[in-house]
Amino acid sequence: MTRRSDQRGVALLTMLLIAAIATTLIMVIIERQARVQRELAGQMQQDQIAEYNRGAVLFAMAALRADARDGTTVDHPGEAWAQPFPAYPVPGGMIRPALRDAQARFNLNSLIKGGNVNATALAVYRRLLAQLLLPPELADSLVDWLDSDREPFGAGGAEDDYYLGRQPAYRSANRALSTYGELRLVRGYNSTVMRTLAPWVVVLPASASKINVNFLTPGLLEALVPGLAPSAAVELLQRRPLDGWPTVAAFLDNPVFNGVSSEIRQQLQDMLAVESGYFELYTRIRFGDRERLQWSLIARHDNNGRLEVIANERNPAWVPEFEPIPESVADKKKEEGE
Ligand SMILES: [Ca+2]
Ligand SMILES: [Ca+2]
Repeated sequence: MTRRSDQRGVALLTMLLIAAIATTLIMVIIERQARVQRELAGQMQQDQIAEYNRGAVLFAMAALRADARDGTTVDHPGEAWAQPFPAYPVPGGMIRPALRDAQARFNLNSLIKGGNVNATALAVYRRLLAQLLLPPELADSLVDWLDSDREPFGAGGAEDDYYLGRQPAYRSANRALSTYGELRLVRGYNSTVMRTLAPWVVVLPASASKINVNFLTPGLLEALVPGLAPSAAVELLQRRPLDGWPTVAAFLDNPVFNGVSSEIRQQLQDMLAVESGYFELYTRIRFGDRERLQWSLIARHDNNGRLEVIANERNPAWVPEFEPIPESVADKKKEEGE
């Protein structure tokens, strides 16, 4: 009797053990399947987000193409492409693009022109750094990062000798920046500097050294014109004509510039423009429970108006103010006043 109950006990234990192993196995299989499904869903979401971003780019390009077709060469904030775009629903989510002029900030790559230091641009950058209470040496180290030689420039310069002594060691790029993020590698550009500087500068090809006066902010105008009082800069930009200044000469005709030397006036004439060749597209993409911000840089070639995306980034260092995506379709209708 005892023996039989012992046997029964062992059999029960074995069965329990088998059941436990089977359960574990099933759990593992279910977990693995769930993971595969999550990965697939994640991948599909990625693909979908990329697809929606491509859609926003096409939308922006259509707006820029229409702008080029209207025959005027002046680009200003009153034009159709520069107006806020509505948020629009897409399968599984909603997107909102915002198209901005990219030539109203200081192009960091303009510090080097034709292989040499661009003295005018350097002076503007130094004034901008001073305005932002950032160390002046940041201009020197950036010149060295961009210039092709290996001679340190100025007091804060840094070439291979400096970077090879870092942990881990690397070399100076000795060519134009390709992204704003690359600046992190340059001597002195820590995260505080990067955050402070981001709203004021842009990374465009070195040839795009002109600044569109019709999108200019008072802060950059101050950096462009030595001795210009902040209040005078604000006042001048408040008087921007509705259709923008038609020419750089019309802009410089303003009495504010009366006291400016002919040398500075000539420099401004060379540095300013009333049209833009580069545009930034910021797109908020809500898909499922995620929200993404995509950035694309679009070039418009002057000779034929051809448009080209020359850079893309997810979560750029700086995002201009623009409307959020409404929480739901109902909110969207409210926004539209339905
Ligand atoms: Ca160099
Ligand atoms: Ca150098």
